[in-house]
Amino acid sequence: MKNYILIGIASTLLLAFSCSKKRNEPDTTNPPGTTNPPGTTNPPSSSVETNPPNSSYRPAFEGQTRVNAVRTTTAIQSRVLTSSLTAPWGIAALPDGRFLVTEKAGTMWIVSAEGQVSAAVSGIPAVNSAGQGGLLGLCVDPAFATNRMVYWSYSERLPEGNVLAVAKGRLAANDASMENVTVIYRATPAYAGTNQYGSRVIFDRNGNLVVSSGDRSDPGIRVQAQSVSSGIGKIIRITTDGQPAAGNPFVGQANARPEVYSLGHRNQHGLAFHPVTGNLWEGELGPRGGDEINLIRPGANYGWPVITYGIDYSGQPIGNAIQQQTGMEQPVYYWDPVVSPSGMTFYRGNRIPEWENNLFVAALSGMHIVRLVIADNRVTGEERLLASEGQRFRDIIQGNDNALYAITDGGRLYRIDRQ
Ligand SMILES: [Ca+2]
Repeated sequence: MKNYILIGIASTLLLAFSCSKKRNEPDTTNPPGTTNPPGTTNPPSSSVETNPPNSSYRPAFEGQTRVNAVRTTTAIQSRVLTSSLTAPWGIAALPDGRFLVTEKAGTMWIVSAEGQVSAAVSGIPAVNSAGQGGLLGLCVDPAFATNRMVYWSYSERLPEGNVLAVAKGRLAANDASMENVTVIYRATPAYAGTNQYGSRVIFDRNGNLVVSSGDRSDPGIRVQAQSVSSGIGKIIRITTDGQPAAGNPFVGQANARPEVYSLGHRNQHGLAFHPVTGNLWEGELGPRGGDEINLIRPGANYGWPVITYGIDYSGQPIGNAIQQQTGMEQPVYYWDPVVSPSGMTFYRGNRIPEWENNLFVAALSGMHIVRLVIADNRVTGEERLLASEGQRFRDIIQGNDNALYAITDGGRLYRIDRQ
């Protein structure tokens, strides 16, 4: 029981800081009319972002970036349940209140609701944790209480290179091991590089798995994000046996992979279904200045690496330095400079009514939790939570007790709830 924080106070300070600093920025950082809804009198300086963008690229529509700040009015308390994890990557809630947590290096743990970390779960296949690889996203079966099935993604070393793989297994009755482990999917082709695999795994409402497969970073391979005959840079939708899910958009199309659900993605760490609309939302880490939140439609092309609001980390433009193209989807929201959006979840709890159906995003380089207010599939407000913690937030979920739970690269598990 440590590290109680009053988010409201932190947010007030952040907001005050934001308002005071923004006045000194050049006009080009926030063109008039691009950030404020019609009819509002708030100046653009009310965005939570106070730093200049990396480029002079203009958003495609009002509210696509730097929306007005919002502030949680409910008194919030966050608590560190444990600090003894090592680079945790994914967290999933078990029906009994405990959690399954993956660590990048390849270990899966059970953590109690009070933060006690068990012995490692044995039987997890070896991962190649070089670079950005490792034991990555995970989810438990909606019927876990009866079938004890777990699904996870990881970087697997094959003779021909590294590949993003999805495996499943049954958590033994004594919690000590994963039984009958089977690799159900590989996002081929394999590639020697070890960066930008994605990857989260979640269930859709029809009992299929939705998997994010990253672009693998290097210019020679990332172009495959535009090809429906490659597993690179895609959102994949498969059955729990790894077969293409019924109704996928490219089923029956020549030279297309039937498991592909959407294309043109970079490094997607965030997947979540909106609790009311049922729409699939996705977050992906962009290049310098191009982090995105997308609303995923089956068969749609999300543009990478053809269109982007970011530039390369070298400072060079990406491709032809264009941000819009016919036939390619615009992000619902983007960040420049980046916050590095990782795991994300919609809040659907009843504990904090003002958070209902808001999107919460774990930010790595941003070192905070993003709260996005969403209305009619647009972002209408942004808040930064837990910024004073100085943590790289890696994943966030809602627990069965309706609190939010977040893990950080520094090894912490937070519980976030009303006071
Ligand atoms: Ca995009």
